[in-house]
Amino acid sequence: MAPNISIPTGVLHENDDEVIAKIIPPEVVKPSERKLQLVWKNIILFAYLHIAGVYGLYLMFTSAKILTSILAIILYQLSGLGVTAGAHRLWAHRSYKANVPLRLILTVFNTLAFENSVIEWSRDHRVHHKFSETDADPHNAKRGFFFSHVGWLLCRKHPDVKSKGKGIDMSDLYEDPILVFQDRYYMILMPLTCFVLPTLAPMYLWNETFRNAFCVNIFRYILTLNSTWLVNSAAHIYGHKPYDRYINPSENLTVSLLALGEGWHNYHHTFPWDYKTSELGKYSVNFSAAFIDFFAKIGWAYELKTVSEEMIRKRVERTGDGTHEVWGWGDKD
Ligand code: ST9
Ligand code: ZN
Ligand code: ZN
Repeated sequence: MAPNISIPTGVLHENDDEVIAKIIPPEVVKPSERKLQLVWKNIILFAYLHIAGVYGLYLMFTSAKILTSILAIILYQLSGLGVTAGAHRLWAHRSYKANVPLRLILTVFNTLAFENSVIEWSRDHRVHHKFSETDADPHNAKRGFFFSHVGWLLCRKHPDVKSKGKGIDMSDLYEDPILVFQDRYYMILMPLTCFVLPTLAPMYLWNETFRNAFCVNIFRYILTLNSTWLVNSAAHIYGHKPYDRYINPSENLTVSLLALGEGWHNYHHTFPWDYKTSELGKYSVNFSAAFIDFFAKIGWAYELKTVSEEMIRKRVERTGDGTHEVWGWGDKD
C-alpha cells in the first residue's frame, strides 16, 4: 500500500528527482508488473474519430467550402493554444500568471481541444514530469512509441500512476473557480464547445452540409490530438539533447511546428518552469510564446518565468550532448 506522500510543489525544478528520491521510500518505487487492461470504449471511439477525421481531410479537398476549411485551421490553432499556453504553460507549470479575462479565453480554447479538463490534464502532466519514463509516468515513453502516443489512453493506468500521483499537490488549481467550473461541468461544456458549435456554425453561417461540417471538424480535433501526442512519443524518442543527454526528451523541429512550439522537449524537461518551453528566439517555431508575449504586452499575462543565459550555458557545458553550438540552439531567431 503506497503512503499518501505530499510533494509540496506544483512548479517543477531541476533537482526534483533528488528531492523525490529522499521523500519516497525505496519500496514504493519498486517496478511492478504491467497488466494490460484494455478499455474497448476508448479503442472504438478513437478508431471512429480517426476514420471520420481522415474522411474529413478528404472532404476538405473535394466538397467542403473553403470557409469550412479556414475555420478548421483557425480552431486547430486556438484549441492548440488552449493546451500549450493554457493547460501546459499556465496551469500545469505555472510558468506565468494570467488575469481573469485571459484565463477565461484559455479555458474556452482548452475546452475546444477536448483533452480532458485542465485539472485532470495538469495532474497527469505533473506526474509525467515528476516520474518521467517510469511506470508512474502516465505515458511512459520507455513502453514504446505507440503506448506513449495513444496506447496509454486505450487502457487502465498503471497502479504506480495513481499511487504516486496522489502525492502531487493540485491545490493551486482547485483554488481557481474557473477551472473548478470547467472540471465540474466538463461533460456538458466539452461536447458543446468541441463538437456541436463548430459543426453548427458552418451549417448556419455559410450553408455547409452536415457531413462536411461534422467530418472537417473531427479532422481538426484529431490533428490537435495527434500533434499533442507527438510531444509524448516522437519528442521523447527522436532529436538532439543539447541541454541534458541523460534524459530521453529531445529537441524536435517537426513536433514543434505541429504543436505550436512544444517540441523543444529536451529544454523543457531540463527547465520546465520557462514559459517559452525553449531557448529559441521568441517567434521562431513557438507561436505559443508569441501569444503569451502579446498578452504580456497588454498586461493580461505577467510574472513570466524564464532561465538566465548563464544558467543555460552552465547546464549545456555540464550535461549537453555537444550539439548546442553546432545547431545554434541558443540563437535569438
Ligand atoms: C488527451 C490527453 O488526449 C493528452 C495529454 C497529452 C499531454 C502532452 C504533454 C506534452 C506537453 C504539452 C504539449 C502540448 C502540445 C499541444 C499541441 C496542440 C496543437 N494522479 O484516469 P482514470 C486516479 S485526452 C493521481 O479514469 P483509469 C484518480 O483517483 C483525449 N491520481 O484512470 C482517478 O479518479 P479521479 C480525450 C490519478 O481508470 C482514478 O485514478 N480524453 C492519476 O486507469 C481514475 O482515473 C479521453 O479520451 C494521476 N495522474 O482510466 C479520456 N490518474 O479522476 C481518456 C488517475 O476521480 N481517458 N488517478 O480523481 C480515460 O478514459 C481514462 O483516463 C483511461 C485510464 C482509460 C486512460
Ligand atoms: Zn515529456
Ligand atoms: Zn511540461
